[in-house]
Amino acid sequence: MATSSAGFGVAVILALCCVVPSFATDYTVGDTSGWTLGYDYSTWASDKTFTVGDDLVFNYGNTHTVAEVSGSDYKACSASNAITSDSSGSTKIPLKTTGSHYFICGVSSHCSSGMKMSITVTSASSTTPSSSTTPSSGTTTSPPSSSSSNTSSTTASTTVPESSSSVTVSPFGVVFSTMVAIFMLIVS
Ligand SMILES: [Cu+2]
Repeated sequence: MATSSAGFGVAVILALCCVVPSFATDYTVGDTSGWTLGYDYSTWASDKTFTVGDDLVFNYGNTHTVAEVSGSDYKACSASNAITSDSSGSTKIPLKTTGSHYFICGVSSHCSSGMKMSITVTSASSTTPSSSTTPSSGTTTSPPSSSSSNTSSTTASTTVPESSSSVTVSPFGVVFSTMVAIFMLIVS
């Protein structure tokens, strides 16, 4: 009984993990090269789709900075009016708005040497992270047998994305789970 209930819990957790979409992606700028001189960031960004909620992660040494600037400042390589600026060596910038975002290095001539990147952020497509962790109330009750646990977990995963605030539990399921709980009490 203990093993089956533990297995049921794992199944529920796995089902919930599959249901929750991965709507936030961390993009490490330049991948393993990081934020540095001699890297083509337009090529790096060209095959990626950035959506609101994603993060840009800049990793760089202490000879660089990260500054988000306007489009005109991007063209002029000017960081004097930067929207945000950081020189901590590891900068995580959440992409909160759609449209073009411009990043340059504010150190001397690094921007004009190619240490600049412009990206276009699109709106997140149909990923409404409505708190879909409600079916935990139904799963904390005593689990039925392993055969019916599979069906219950699959039905829970299919109902969650439809913004269903309450998981419908059939009267039979309540009676059955109650009987199982009583049975487990008697056994233990
Ligand atoms: Cu630099």
